[in-house]
Amino acid sequence: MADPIRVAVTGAAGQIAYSAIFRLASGAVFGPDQPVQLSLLEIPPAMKVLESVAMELDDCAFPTLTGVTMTDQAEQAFDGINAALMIGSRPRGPGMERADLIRVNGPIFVGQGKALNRAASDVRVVVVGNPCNTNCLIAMSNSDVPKDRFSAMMRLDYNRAKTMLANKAQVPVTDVTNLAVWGNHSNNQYPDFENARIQGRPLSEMITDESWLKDTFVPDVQTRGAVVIKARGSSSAASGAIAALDHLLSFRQPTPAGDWFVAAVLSAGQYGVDPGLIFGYPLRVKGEGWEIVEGLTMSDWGRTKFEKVLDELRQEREVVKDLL
Ligand code: NAX
Repeated sequence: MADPIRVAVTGAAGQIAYSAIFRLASGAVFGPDQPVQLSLLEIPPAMKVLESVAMELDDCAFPTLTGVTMTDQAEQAFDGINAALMIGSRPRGPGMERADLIRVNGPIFVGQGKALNRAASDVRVVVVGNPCNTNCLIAMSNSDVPKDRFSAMMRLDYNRAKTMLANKAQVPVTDVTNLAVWGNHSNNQYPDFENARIQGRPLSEMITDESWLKDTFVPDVQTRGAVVIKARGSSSAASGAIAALDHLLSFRQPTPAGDWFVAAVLSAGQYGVDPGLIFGYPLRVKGEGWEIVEGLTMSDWGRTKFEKVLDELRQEREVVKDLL
């Protein structure tokens, strides 16, 4: 058996974690021959619920699960870990603006960013807790972990967009490729149908209804989270967990030839984004690291969407500048 991979999950008593943890433990993510140790972080009031998660893990008798630790101390949770799923944060309450949420959750990522210095040298950090791009920026700015190890999750947006396009074209989701989602995990994200391909051909050959693409597809992807909340009474959980695990795996596996995956990473100025922002880009794995796919083009309409979400991220950075 290989050495165990040590995965920290924050917000481990929450609903996304409840869907993610059992998949991690079962071997569904890293395979049946890869032992996994889980390090579960919560805040003190949630520790009792977290104990019940550990009990259920015991009750599954997973052959791949070789250890579980539970703690409310980030330094302990991140000690020696190879991957961190940073899900823990407070949800947006009634009447709370996005800026309020940023100010409430931002400080969590200052302390946890510092605690990540205890991680193993190969650690990869995935920030899921919202506002995830800016929380990722805060954690990265407060940590000595190399900046290319940090990313924020746009994968749920990507998965949602992929299914909507596949349904419209009446093809399997696997036929939709080269789909970028630019910018921020927010209502201003830009799911880019212009560069997407279906069955290897430009999407515009398969979906000719441009008004559907601009006036239905884009806003439906942007607001899908709110639609799920309305139907379910709480925010997306299983799909969020699956997206987080897809995201984690995409950084560990070769990217399929000719395609890319989507995550928010540190910009070095690609596509005119301010260097230093955590921006959603199309990526490919390259060696042990990754690279941003460059050279994609956008119409003026697409560029307007792109500039809007870029501006939103600039404003978010301004709100938390004292935490960076
Ligand atoms: P829950 O409220 O069910 O769980 C959050 C958990 O985090 C709670 O158990 C809470 O005790 C814990 N927590 C709070 N502060 C903490 C801290 N300082 N350290 C450790 N744990 C802490 O929310 P859930 O539905 O699991 O969602 C978690 C986060 O994911 C939210 O911020 C949510 O907005 C975000 N999402 C992000 C998505 C994305 O695409 N990036 C999509 C799904 C989801 O909406």
